[in-house]
Amino acid sequence: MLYPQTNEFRDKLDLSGFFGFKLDVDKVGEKEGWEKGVEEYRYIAVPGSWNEQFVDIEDYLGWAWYFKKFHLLSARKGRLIWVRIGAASYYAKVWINGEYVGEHEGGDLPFQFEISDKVKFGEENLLVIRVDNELSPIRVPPGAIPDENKPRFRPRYPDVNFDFFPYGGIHRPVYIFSTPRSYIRDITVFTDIQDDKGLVYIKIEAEGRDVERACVHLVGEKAGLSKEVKFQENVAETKFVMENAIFWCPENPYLYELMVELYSNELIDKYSLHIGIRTVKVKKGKLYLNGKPLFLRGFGKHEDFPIIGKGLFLPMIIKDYSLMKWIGANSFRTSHYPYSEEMMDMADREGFLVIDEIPAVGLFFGKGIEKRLTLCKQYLSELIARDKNHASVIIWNVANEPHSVYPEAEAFFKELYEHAKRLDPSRLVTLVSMLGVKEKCLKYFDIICLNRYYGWYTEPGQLDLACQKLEKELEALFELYKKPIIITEFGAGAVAGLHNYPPKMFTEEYQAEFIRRYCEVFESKSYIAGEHVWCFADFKTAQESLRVVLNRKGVFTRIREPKLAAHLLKKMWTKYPTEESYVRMPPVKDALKKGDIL
Ligand code: GCB
Repeated sequence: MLYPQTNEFRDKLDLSGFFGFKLDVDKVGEKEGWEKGVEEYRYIAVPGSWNEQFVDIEDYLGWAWYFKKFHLLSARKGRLIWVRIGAASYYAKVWINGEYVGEHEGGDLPFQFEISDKVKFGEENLLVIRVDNELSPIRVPPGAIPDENKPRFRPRYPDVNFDFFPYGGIHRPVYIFSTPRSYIRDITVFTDIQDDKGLVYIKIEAEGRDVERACVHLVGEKAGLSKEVKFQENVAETKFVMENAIFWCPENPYLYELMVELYSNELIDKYSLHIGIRTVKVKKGKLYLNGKPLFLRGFGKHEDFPIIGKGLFLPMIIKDYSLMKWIGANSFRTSHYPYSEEMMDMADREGFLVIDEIPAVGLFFGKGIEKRLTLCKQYLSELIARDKNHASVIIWNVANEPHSVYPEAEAFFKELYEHAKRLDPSRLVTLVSMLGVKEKCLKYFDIICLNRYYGWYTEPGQLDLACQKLEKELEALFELYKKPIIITEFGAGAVAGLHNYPPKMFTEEYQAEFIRRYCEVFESKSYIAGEHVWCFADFKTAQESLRVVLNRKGVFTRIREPKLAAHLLKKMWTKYPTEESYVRMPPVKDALKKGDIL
């Protein structure tokens, strides 16, 4: 799915700003014709979550309506007009000028509808979106799980089966955009490497009657290649061989520009992408980027900030990459849902490796399983369609910590793995597990991802015992599968400003010591391919007895102030020569004195 672009053939109108907003607690809006507009409403900012903008609806998770007027120039007549919503949590239904145009399930992926015959040119138009953020066991991620299926007793308010706040609202930009009637619908790029050559495979899909051929240009700083390809049934495929190619990697995130020009008799459309040439592979228990061993250092994160909630906040994207560079990270996971397209673009530019995750968190097996599988497949298709051309994305993740002890889990995850591989054979596919050696489904996946909290949820305060258990489990897991293991979560809560020596749970010292001890174990195992600390920053959760408003496992506070652990990580992760730093690091104990935190 292509992001709306502007050039001489395409334009877009960003509707971000204030929208009219009205709650529909009793679900009467459609019966009362709210799709034609309402007289009474309040204002809300888009993008942004409603829960953080209003004091009276912080925990409201029901239906709400959004209203926005916009103008279209008469000059747009004859072109295709589209509405595109970057993300609306959780379900959205859309009308233009009172006419229904479509609906979409899933709160973290973009959707668009063609509205050419519903808009008025040279006049005012009304866009209406009904957003429904109700929790339900048959939604993904699921909420309000029926008691008999609850994996453990952990009541939360709101009643979610995951550990972050279920924000409602339109969280990413809303665009009205236009394309020619015959246009480039999609571009898919795969890259490979042969010695010093970069191989770039390109598929172009077009729409419209008079599509004939495309001119494709691959342009770098020192080299450029061009080709003409003919369409057959609106699909054209080609391959470039770039001699002495510059390969994309964290130390040199070099991007080529790929320009596609669509022709009938004459030039009718254009689209350009930035692509990186790189490979990611697993061989004999190790992970490789461009044929070199790869070790991931970084975090699990969240899209969460005071006031804007889960809404797109561009300065935070810049700030987070800046802090991740400062600390010496080279990667992150989009826990526990796809992040914004803007965040993904910046990962390509800044050289961060990404484990890209669908919103399949808190999955359980039992009633409603077919619907949840259908949704997971839909999300995987939509995520891969959206992010397939990002050099930064190296792994697709099909779920976080499913409660997959039930026999039907095996077929469920086998199907998801095969679905992802069918859509994208070039990347690795994983499942982030909490069950470890007890997980039945890891055998299907290319690489193993494990979340561990010995010394926190179990063995509280006992880091020696925690590390012994960790080491024992890692050995057993590798013995079982002989696949590289990334630790996708490990961490301890720390209330910023709370100190104690010797380290005690919830102090900054304990969090730092916990991370240091875990990393020491990882660095001594050659099959460990990465360490992602949970979490980058403190984040808001549902209310429950285990959380003090926020989950405090961030090494930065919610407003991005470093805790002691951030300084420790910087010390550990920036010790190594930059060009070599994505190659496996020397053991942490060589870089650090024991007990030396700052
Ligand atoms: C986990 C989950 C994550 C939680 C974390 C915690 O295993 O994947 O969503 O926030 O533990 O802090 O409990």
